[in-house]
Amino acid sequence: SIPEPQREAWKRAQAQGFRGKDGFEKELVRHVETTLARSMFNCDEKAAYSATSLAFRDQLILDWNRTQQNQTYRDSKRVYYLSLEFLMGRALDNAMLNIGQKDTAKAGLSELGFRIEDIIGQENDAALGNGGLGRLAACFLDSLASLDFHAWGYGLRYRYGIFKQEIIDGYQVEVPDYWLDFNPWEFPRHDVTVDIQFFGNVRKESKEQGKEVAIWEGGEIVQAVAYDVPIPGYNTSTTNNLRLWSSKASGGEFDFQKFNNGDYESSVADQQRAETISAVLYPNDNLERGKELRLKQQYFWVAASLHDIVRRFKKSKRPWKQFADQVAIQLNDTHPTLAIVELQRILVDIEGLEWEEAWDIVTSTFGYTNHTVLPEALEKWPVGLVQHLLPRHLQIIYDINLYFLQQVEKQFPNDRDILRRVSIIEESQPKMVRMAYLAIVGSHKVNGVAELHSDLIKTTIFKDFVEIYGPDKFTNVTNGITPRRWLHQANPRLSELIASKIGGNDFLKDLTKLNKLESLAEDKEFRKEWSEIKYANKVRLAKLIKELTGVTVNPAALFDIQVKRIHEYKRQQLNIFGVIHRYLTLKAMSPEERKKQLPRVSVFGGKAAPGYWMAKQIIHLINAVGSVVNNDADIGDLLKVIFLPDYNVSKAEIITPASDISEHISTAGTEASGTSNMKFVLNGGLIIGTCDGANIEITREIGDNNIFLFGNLAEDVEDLRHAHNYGSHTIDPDLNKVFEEMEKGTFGTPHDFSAMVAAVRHHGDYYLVSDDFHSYIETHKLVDEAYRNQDEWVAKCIVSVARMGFFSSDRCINEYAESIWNVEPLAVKS
Ligand code: HBZ
Repeated sequence: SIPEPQREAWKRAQAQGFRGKDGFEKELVRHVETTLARSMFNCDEKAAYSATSLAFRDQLILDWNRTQQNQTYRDSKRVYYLSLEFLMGRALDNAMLNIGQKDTAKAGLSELGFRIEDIIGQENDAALGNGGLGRLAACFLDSLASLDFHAWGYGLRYRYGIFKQEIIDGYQVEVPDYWLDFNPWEFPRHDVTVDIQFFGNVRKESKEQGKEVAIWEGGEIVQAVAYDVPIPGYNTSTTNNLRLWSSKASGGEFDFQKFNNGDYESSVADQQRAETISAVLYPNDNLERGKELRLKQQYFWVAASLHDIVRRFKKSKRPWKQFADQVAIQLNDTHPTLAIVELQRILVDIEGLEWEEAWDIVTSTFGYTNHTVLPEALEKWPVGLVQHLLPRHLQIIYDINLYFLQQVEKQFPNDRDILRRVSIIEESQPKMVRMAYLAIVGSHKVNGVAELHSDLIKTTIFKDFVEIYGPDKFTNVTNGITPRRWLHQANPRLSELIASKIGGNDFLKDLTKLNKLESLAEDKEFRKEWSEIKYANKVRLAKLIKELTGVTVNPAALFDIQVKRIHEYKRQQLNIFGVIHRYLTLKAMSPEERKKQLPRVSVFGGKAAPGYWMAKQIIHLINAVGSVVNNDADIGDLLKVIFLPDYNVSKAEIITPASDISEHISTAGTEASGTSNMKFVLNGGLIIGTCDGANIEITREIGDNNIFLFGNLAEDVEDLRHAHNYGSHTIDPDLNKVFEEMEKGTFGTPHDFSAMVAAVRHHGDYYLVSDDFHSYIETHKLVDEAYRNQDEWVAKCIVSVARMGFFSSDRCINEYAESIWNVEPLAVKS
């Protein structure tokens, strides 16, 4: 309805992106001189980063606007990915590569006096996540955009991301991560706000025909403000949106009434209380500790997102029964489960739909992804807390439960116990709301994240639900990783080498094309180029190690890496006990014998949840062992033990391409999938691992002669644990020697590590460290032997990379699209 002349004027004046190096330089200098009000004489690297980002941001915005207009115009079904975590890492490098202009920027920056790596290195990581779950969400966004799906992410805009880790005297110290001082990648939308209600009461009111409606009133209001982050796809103009909500006191900066009454302090306090909601990411992974603020975060984010989604749907003027044809919502774990209740509330209380009709819409809309079977990680909220914070929601949960249990009772009339077992309300003291059960009941599909994990949830924690709903409601979507960030960006030289050999870059969008590499595994010249790149990547990591720890490591040594959150189930303790065993073995050798040994660098990295005492002890032991081993003249280069502080996404980009072997050694049946295992293999490293999570499928794809598997199987874990507790539990003799050495004080005060030893010796060895120790040590010997034959080793690496196509997050997103969301890609029309 805009008149033609006006349209023409807009078109004539349309913003254009830059073209070529000169165009880029011009934009960069313009931003330095105008946006930043600086000049050639005071443009430091930070300013050059800012200006480069702004130049690329301008490019992104054009595609982003076009994508959003196109998606609105086409009005096709959208996917909404609800995740309390998006572990995005840095954006600039990614934007340059996805747009395909990194070389342009490199040349331009160089002419202006900067090295592109230094500029990229200025950016703070967007560290809005703990670990695998948050990084998975980030990989999914990249794939959704790269594959041209109409999809939005919804999350929280934490003012503080995951804490920064410092190591002081060998101990982890947490430092707040204030990352927002300059963030060119977000767009505040001060006009997109939602009022979110908490507390208050529910009143029932009779309407026509004896119908009762619930009215939720009173309590307090907090305002949600949208911040939008553009998500560029690789080699497509599709640029999707990640909407992050920030909390603010409603009614502006201060409560003016209080302010005018002279109650200045309390008006500021209200404001601060409201802002607290989106202030900080909870730093626990795989542990739930029912804190009120966390529940507030969950509802705040879910309610704002649903309001937004419903508002968008209503604009289309379609009838409600078409809601699920237009909207698919995926729940990343149980953290957003309240969305199920909130949608039911909106439909019944506000839009006036009948319960059944509303519930049909709700269950067709949601899908739920489970990421863990660990009991301590399953989310439960005290009924009293939910009642207090969200009184209407608790009523709705009880009604959902009532109808659900009625159905179960009909289905299993003679089974009294099943009602107790599957009830959404756990009849404990205090009563609890079981969020995973609510998520299952309110979704049409439930998926695990690797085959073993998806089988395990069906036979253990969700067994009864398989009986109730049948097996089709439960499915598997094995995780994946984006090859753009985890190969092309992190390992540019390898990506380039591959492209040059298999006829171009297509593999970055169809990773199965890597299979063309397989025939090159026997090509001597190719293997040489391959090894040179690996060596260069190890030199790059050695430099980082030196910078961060002061320790010099030899890049020719075998690099053995375990980087992930520190957790007993991930068994960094098994790794460090193994390292001690290696040290003792070396010490016991004659100098001549030692000379024949293969040098090794054991690298650890990862954060412990601040309240997880045992995980912090493990970090301390690693550092204590490092200070002894690294300074032992008998040992020299034969063994170095490194704890790299503050492991995060941007460090992972340097670490991953530099591994010879990486460790994925969780107790079988505990790691749902793992995703770094995929990253390491894709970068030409082999892995040592247990038969757990995605290791099993990696083995199936790459072949069991290309992976070092060890340890007990998931199916034997229960019996072994039982035997520890009720039978005899003899500790592996080699492990005992390790313990004795620790108890002698070789690595500092024995008392410091007594709890770790006792966990194995006296407290049932829940994670089967002793049971798996022998096989772990023996398998490491095989690793050493295999590494000595470099020709064969490199061939194994090449063959493995060639067979990794399955683990692209593109494959994974296509599976979700087909089997859960029922959506198809739609490219932006030019
Ligand atoms: O999700 C991880 C799994 O441990 C890992 O096996 C899997 O590959 C990955 C992606 O599916 N889970 C997490 O990372 N979980 C969390 O970070 C977490 C964070 C907050 C919580 C609970 C878990 O409250």
